[in-house]
Amino acid sequence: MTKSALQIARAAYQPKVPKTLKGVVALQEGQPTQSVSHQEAIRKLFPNTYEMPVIEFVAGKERKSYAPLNVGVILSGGQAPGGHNVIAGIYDGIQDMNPNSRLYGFILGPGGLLNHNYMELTADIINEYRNTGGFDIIGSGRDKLETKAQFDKGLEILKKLNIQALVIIGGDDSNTNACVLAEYYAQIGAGVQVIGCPKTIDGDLKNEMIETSFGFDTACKVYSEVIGNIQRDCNSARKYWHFIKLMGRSASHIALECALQVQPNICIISEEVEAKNQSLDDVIQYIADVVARRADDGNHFGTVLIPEGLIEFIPAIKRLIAELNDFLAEHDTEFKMIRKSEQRAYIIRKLSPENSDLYASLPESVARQLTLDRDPHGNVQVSLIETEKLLAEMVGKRLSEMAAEGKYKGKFATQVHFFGYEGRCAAPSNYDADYCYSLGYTAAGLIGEGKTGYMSSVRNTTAPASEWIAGGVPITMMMNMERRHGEMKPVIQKALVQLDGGPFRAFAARRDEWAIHTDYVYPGPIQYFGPAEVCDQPAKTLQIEQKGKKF
Ligand code: FBP
Repeated sequence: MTKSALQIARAAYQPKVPKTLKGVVALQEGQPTQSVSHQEAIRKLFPNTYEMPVIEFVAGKERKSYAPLNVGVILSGGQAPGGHNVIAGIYDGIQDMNPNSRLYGFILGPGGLLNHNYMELTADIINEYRNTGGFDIIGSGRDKLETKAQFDKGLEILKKLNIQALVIIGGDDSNTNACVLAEYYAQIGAGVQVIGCPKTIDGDLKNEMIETSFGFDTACKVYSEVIGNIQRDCNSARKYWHFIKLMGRSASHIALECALQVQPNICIISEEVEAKNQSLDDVIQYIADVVARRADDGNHFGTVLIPEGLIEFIPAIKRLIAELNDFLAEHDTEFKMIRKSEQRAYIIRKLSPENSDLYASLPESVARQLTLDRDPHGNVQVSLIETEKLLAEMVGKRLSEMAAEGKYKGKFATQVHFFGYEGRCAAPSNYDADYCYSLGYTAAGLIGEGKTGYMSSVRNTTAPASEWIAGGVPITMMMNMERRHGEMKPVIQKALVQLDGGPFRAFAARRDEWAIHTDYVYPGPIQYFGPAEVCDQPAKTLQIEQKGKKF
């Protein structure tokens, strides 16, 4: 396989780790924990994994000896930079405990466990993937692990390979399922521990104990680099408005982080749109007003950042999607038999009057995208909805109306972009390379200590890596009960952008200035080698959130 010069140089990079993971390690347990809410309901559902303490690894005195450990690993859901380093960390961790330990990877996500599709990950394979982006070492998938039959099927192969512990690297849904699996295996005395690792570029798996999900840092840096390049281009040609949609299925963390990094003219935050009960029209008017205001100063160019999940946060569209979800679930076969050219009219006839009117007002392409197949978790696949085009088109129309009323004078030409897949498999930044390796190594430590139902956690990550705090957080601690498919279910609470939180407030304080002036920042490409202030800076969101925290 031909390798780039960077790949070769990067293979030799030694991730920085907390000093407590380097030497002899001991375990320090905190107080029993409670779930974030619905304590009684969660306690009942997780009798074996509730109330466990938070764990911290500290410097120990005596080196323990460990029997060989056989461990399985699964990559679940969307790719995120650093996954390979989590696996390398697990491998090195179990090897350091006992060189006869073995690591097995299940192929293409949770489906690999169910189909008994696996490979052993040996040193030569692991070494090929250190510090690289992607999940291609074993592949990833979005199969859900949630039924007893699936758990039992998985147990067959775990037993056959004599695997004592399974590490599930995933987002909030996958870690929720990891916790249910941990509880089930504990309940039946299966002898298999389950440990989770926080992954998702979306950045929405975080809380008091989990500072960030891995991949967010790198993905945002990649997007910010290209947005910065676009900003320089648009400030040079001065003739286009760029509408840029950014990944993030639900929460707007990515858009917010990129806004803090590049200072665009406009960034829409879905959580704010929802909180202010704004309509699509309100969002369009806001953008059109900024365009008109800049045109008054002779500036017929600018940038608009749009979070991928926006459409689902506009309250009226949210109601439309909810009715569409129910309708399509019930009439799926009938709907699929209708000719494509007639599907729109069919839906318009079937929906309630309010939703039908809204649906009819949407451009043809967006209306179609709202009826496409849902993902395995029942979500609309927002990455397929061209919100950037929708907004660019609708703002154009509004500006024509404003021009007719004498409220706008200018030229409005647009370019649209969607940045998502470009950032998910980038070579991990130093932050993600270090964080992921530490998460993996910590997961191995939790396994060595016989723990189950924990998420590997590494905290204090805005300090130098040597001062990071490694340990484990009971997954039940992050749970609450939510209605899913008509039933109350225990799930990890998704972290949305907090409108009273530091990162949003920092953005809100500056956005009016950025709208009118051209205050662009050009972050440039991720740097892997060089001074720490260029190479090791964590995401701005994280820096703001962690400022002043005591550990
Ligand atoms: P995860 O939460 O599984 O990490 O995936 C996040 C994400 O990258 C979203 O930002 C995006 O909407 C989605 O995956 C796209 O999914 P797919 O890769 O299946 O197209």
